[in-house]
This record gives sequence, structure tokens and C-alpha cells, in this order.
Amino acid sequence: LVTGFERFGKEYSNPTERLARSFDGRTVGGEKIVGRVLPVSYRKVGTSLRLILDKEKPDVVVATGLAGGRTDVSVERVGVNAMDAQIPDNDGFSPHDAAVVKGGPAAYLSTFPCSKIVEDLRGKGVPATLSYSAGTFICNALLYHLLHYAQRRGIPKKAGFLHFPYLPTDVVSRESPFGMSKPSMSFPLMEKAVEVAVLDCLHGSTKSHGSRSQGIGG
Ligand code: PCA
Repeated sequence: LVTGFERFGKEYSNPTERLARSFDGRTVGGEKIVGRVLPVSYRKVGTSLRLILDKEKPDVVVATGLAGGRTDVSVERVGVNAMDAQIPDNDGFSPHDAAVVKGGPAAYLSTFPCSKIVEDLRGKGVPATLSYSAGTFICNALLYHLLHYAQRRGIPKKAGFLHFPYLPTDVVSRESPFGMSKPSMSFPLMEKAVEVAVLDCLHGSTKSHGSRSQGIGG
């Protein structure tokens, strides 16, 4: 499963909506991909995700979202049990000091191979870094819901989140106060990133751990 998000706030577009649509129905590493677009809503995102997971029962979930201003693909390592909105979500809701799941653990670690994904993305010419915060907006809430579900149901086996920079077309008219454009990434590079992440998840689940731990880098 590859998920993206609809447009939100003052953003011109959300490249991850396009990513989810573009991957829907594709085959990657011999596996069929389902692509779904999720609502930018604290109240709806968990339910929407659960409906998809119950129906599709995916082995792997690569969730994606826009993090305008970030310089490269952020491979998110952790989802925290906190909702603190800096802007209202698409329902006009701005929670503060709230839990994603009441009584849930403070945080979950992503179960996809974060470091390997970063290494492989760079190896394939896609700028990427490991990130230890997906923020406290909807993307983090989604990651938390996803890992919470996986922890309880055992599905998906591998799950994580990629945050993407703006598209080049969305920054050319978005000058910063210093006259510099915001960082951006082309859509084909974003597609490459999702593909690499999916492949790394699939390889990890089909090959023995022994062969993985002997991989280059580490
Ligand atoms: N980015 C936002 C929400 C939806 C999206 O694409 C976030 O980082 O939380």
C-alpha cells in the first residue's frame, strides 16, 4: 500500500496525492501496489486508514506526505502519540496537547528498514536523510495509527513514512523573505524514492535477516 495526502492549508498542491494515484495498480518487485489518498483530518485519518488496511491487508505500507521546506526525502523513524496543530486541518480542527490514541504508548518506531532506505536512496541519486520527527500534524498521526494497528494486528509487517519537499512548480512563485526559493524535488525523483522504499521492504521480508545484516554500509 502506498498512501498520499490531499491538499491542505495554503499549499498549492500535494505531490503525495499524485504519488498515491500514480502507484495505484502498478507492480513493483512483482507485487501489486494499491495507492490511496487520505484526508488531512485528525478525526478521519485513523478510520480511513483502518478501513483500507482491513480490506487490503497489505504486507508493506509506504505512507507519504508533504513537508514543504524540507530539503530532501525524510525517512521517518518514529511516530509519537501527540497532536499539536500549528495550522488547522482540512476540517478546521486544531488540537493541542492531545494524544493520537488515548492511553497508547508514547511512540512507535517505524518497522520498515529506515537506514537501508536512506542508504539506497542516496545510492540511486535521491537526496535523503533519516528523520526523528514527523512533526505533530496529520502525517505523524497517520504514522502513529499505522504502527499502532501493525503492532496489534501483525499487518503490515513493514510500515513507515516518507516526507517529501515541494515540487519545483510549487516553489517558483513562492519566494522566501531572503529572495531564495524553497527547496524542491522533481516528481520522477519522488516516484523513484517510493519505488526504492517499497523494494527495500519487500527484499527485507523475503530474504533472510542474515543476508541483510551482511549488506554494505550499515
Ligand atoms: N503533510 C502534512 C499533512 C498532510 C501532508 O501531506 C504533515 O506533514 O503532517
